[in-house]
Amino acid sequence: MRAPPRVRWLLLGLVCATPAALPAEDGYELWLRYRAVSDAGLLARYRAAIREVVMEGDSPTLRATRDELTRGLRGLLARDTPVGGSAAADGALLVGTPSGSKAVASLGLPDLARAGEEGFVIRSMVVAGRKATVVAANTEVGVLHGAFRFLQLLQTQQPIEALSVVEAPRLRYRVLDHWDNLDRTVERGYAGFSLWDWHRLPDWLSPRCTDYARANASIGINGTVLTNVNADATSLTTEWLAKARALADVFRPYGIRVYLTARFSAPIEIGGLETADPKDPAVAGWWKAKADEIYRLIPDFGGFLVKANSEGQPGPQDYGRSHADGANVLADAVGPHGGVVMWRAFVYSHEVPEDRARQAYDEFRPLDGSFRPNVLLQVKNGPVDFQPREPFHPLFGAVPRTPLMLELQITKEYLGFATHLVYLGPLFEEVLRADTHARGAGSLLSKVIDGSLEGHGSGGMAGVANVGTDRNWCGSAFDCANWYAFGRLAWDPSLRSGTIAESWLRMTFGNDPLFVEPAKAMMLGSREAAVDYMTPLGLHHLMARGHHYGPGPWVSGGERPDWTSVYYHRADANGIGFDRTASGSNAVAQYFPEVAQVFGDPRQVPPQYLLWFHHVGWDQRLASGRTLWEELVAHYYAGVEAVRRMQATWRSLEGRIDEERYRQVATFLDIQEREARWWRDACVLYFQTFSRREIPPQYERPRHTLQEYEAVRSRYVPGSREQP
Ligand code: BDP
Repeated sequence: MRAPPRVRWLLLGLVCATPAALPAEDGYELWLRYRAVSDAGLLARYRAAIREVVMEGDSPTLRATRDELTRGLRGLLARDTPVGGSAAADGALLVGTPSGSKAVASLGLPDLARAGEEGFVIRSMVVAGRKATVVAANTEVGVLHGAFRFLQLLQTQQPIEALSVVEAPRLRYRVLDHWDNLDRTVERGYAGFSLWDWHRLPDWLSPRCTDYARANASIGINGTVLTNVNADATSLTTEWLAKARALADVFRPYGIRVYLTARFSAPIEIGGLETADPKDPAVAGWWKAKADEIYRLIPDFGGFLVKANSEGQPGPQDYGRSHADGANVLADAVGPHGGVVMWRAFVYSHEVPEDRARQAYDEFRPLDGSFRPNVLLQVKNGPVDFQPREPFHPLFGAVPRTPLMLELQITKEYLGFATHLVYLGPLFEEVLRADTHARGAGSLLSKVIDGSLEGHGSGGMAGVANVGTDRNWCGSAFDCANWYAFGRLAWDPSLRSGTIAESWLRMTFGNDPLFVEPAKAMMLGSREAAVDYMTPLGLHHLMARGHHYGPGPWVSGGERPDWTSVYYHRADANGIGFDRTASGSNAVAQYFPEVAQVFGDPRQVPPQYLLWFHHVGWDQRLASGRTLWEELVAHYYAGVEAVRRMQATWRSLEGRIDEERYRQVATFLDIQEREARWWRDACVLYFQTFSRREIPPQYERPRHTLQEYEAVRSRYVPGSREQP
């Protein structure tokens, strides 16, 4: 029944006046939402350009590709697109490899040479007199990657009539590290429990595992380390390998290899040997046999990730052997099968009196050249530990004969967990673009890890994963942007974080420019806001002890000094900051001279690293014209103000996206504002006990006393095994 015309106009008026309530979304679909293209003109153009998918052959990867294209096009074009075997009319999407598809082979695509093993070509062409779009690659996985990129063009409303895209990943290893325990808790995980349902594996495979693989493949991630670096040897038992194998079988069609962490003492704990000495032939034999067993089950097993002689983990030094001895015994075991060892350089000891920031370099630089070719050294972005901001790790560029993996933390252990909106794209970008000067100016860190600087062509990026069983995967909608940005940058480290943020927003929320532009600006400023309200001007490691939730600049004493805050900020009556110049720990000398000279000079050092390298007097005037104390306070207050602006921006976007996700972000921003104030007030009041200077009158007063902040006890904080 139709309403009479006047009523119809009235209804239409109502619809236009209030933004139509968009259907609730829980975030499960991530950036693979495939909603119908809303612009009618564009939809018509897309429909004309894509009338049929032409694909030959059948294999798990081709099936995954076909399913994704079918699903994606059904959503985006709001109609089914037939999948067939011939391009008889205009509008074919021709998909495949030259070896698997005669149609693709007949095109003789010269660009394919540049696509490598995992990349692809997307090209608008005339094929046998018909207009077509070709998605071609040398391998099936390359085809899958190309299909995802093609869908992304539609999702972000790009023109597709004259495409000429050739892509290949710049980094070889693009890996997520899961700090997942076998009991499904996740170390530093803020998004629920582990995705791996070990107890029900290998029988039950949650469909989530497939969706996890799809999401990773869509951004080109090609490896996943299933287990925590604080490893449990149980994961290498025959029983658990069967479980890992089941996961590997799910991930394989998506071009994702499985890796496991290896507990160095596994030969004792599960092998019944008396030692794990890497020079002992029985130990070497045990690792070889273990690797053989793994490869029988998982023929494309990626290899081992190892944390050794760090934070209480066993390692080769327990037997007087070097890290190279340790890495090599494992490398020899997996090498014949094509596997690698990712050996972590996150090594420091409280028994060593040296500045913790210099220990990894001191330990590993002399070992350059003594690792097997299939060992990669995995180095955190900065020399301490995933802080809101660190200068780049001096090992980058300093071990030219050793391929390096850059380890980044996607889970935000030190950046407000999953509740604070902190887009890590700018942090990742800052690291990748750091100039090591290893071979003169322009020796960017990204060129170290893609292997081009030293010409060995090997290296990669590992991201400590932030996914879990939360329905939205990462604990909040915006945390998924960090997973996405990690993958995109591992594929192409020259991408800009703004470009990535924009693609992600369009795919995750929609293409409305009145939403995308403000939300993007909010994302891009968010990391600096967090640095400001947590650890400005090069401060670091000021968080609460153990669980790391909230501020704890006063943390001192306890088990080890290098786990306290006072060790790092060194505040006293004169000033604040860690002197890492020649008059202090001289860690600055670990950088190449051009860098060391800048960082080592308090007048030249970029202000964001000032207190990382220098102990500066409270009344010292900085380039801004303010004293250090005034500058420090200004940053802490600016951080809170920035969060308040984020809140205002977000409020202005109400109604432009679905209510469910809007609300959660709004609520989390309220929490973030409260916690930013907590950080600011606790830190400013605490540092004031040394500076004995006033908080300038223009600023709002802290709401509580320092004693009250110090008395805060957070219980059952997620991501930490420590209980109250
Ligand atoms: C620290 C985390 C700890 C990890 C360690 C690591 O607090 O849980 O085990 O890094 O990377 O930041 O090994």
